[in-house]
Amino acid sequence: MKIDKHGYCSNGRLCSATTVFSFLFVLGTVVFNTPVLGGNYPQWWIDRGVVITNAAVTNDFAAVNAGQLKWMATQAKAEMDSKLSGGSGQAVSNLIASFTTSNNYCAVNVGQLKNAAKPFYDSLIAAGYTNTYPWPVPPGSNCNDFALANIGQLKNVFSFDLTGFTGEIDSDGDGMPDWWEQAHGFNPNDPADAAQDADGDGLSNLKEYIHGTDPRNPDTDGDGMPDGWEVDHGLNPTDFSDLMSDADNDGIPAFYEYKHGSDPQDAASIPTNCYYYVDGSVATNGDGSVGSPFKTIQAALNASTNTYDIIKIADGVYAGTGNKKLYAGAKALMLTSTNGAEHCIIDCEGDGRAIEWYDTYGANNGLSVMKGIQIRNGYTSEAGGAVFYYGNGLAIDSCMLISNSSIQGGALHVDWSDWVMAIILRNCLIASNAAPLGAGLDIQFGAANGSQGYVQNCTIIDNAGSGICFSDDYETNPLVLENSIVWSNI
Ligand SMILES: [Ca+2]
Ligand SMILES: [Ca+2]
Ligand SMILES: [Ca+2]
Ligand SMILES: [Ca+2]
Repeated sequence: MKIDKHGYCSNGRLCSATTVFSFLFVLGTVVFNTPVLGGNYPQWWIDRGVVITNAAVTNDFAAVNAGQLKWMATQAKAEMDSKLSGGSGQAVSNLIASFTTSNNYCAVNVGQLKNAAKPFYDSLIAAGYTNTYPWPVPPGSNCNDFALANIGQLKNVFSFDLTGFTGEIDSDGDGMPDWWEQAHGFNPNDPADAAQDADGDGLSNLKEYIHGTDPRNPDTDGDGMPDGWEVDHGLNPTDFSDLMSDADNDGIPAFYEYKHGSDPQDAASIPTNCYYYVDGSVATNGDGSVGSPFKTIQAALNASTNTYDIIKIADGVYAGTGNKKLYAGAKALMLTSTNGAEHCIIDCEGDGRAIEWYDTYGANNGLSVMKGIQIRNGYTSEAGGAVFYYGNGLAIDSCMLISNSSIQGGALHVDWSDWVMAIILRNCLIASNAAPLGAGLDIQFGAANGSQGYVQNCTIIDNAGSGICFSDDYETNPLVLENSIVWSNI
């Protein structure tokens, strides 16, 4: 067969001709005691490109190399993930994740082939597809693990066919199949564990199975709201970004409802004892109560002492000292307007940015929110023309960031950090900002794995430079762009 630099054949697949295929499995059975397949082979081999039938004849007596084994294993995982409700399992995922592109030409011996195939069969056995490995047990009883494996043997080991397989064994009849119980450390022969709550998140183990959540993790999606609370309140325990949802349209994000013990499905239920009011039209600065609001936004920021306080700003154009170059430090709080971003405007007058969060000590200052606020004409010779954020989590919802500029992040700069971050922008207009780097948004995730970034339902338009600049030191954390327009940013 023709081998490319990765050790695969010319198109990365095992080459085969149907005519020789049945013959080759005879060899496989010399060592592995599974049935001969005859001339048939699983459809998924073709569907997933494991074999091609119009190429050069495969010599199934030839030694298997590591590249071929990795390709077969990767496709087998995909097939199991698509056909088994429990998927291929964590051990298979770990195996595939450990694959590199090096050493693909190295020959594989029988012991190595069995070692790679074992987690697949562990999952197939747990799912009830089979009850045995396709080789003699104990290992080595009638085959030589140090012998070179051949292509026929590779095919034989991965010849399982899940077409039409529906069986899931639930030995104790508690609604949780054996494979799931075993995967999460429960007893597949004891129905009592179905009603238990192993992680104390308010969701029984059975309900964790039903909702696809982790029964050993009280917050499967890591959005700060426990699995049980999310299910009880109509949220999705496997969706991180719903922490900013507002199902009851009371203006309070689900995450803030959770933190304050109010109901995200009931507009009559809102947080209490956490508000500071701002109204720039009052004659004198008050105490921040609804009847005696502060005159400036900074006065409210200074007064806030509790995490997740809510600062509510009356309609108006806010400018001048106390309403720009705002500093929130490490405080996690929510700035929101009374009637939306069209009516609540911070005008920076080309002198400084609107607001900066800076959490000197780094960890876990929580999620700050800006909702329904317009920021215009911010300018700084540093980063973040309208907003500079250095902390644990920021959500900007239903805001308009217009005509701001800086050297990096014309509207928003999220600064590199050492800890996990959450950044969500939703329903925002980011327009006519400017910066040499990230004219609209400049978002940097730091060295911690697990950061989450979402840009949802946003319009990022007419910014002078790139619309979005995103970097992630860990190189695995995504910035998810959904239902958004990124247009004319040059
Ligand atoms: Ca069970
Ligand atoms: Ca859980
Ligand atoms: Ca969620
Ligand atoms: Ca509510």
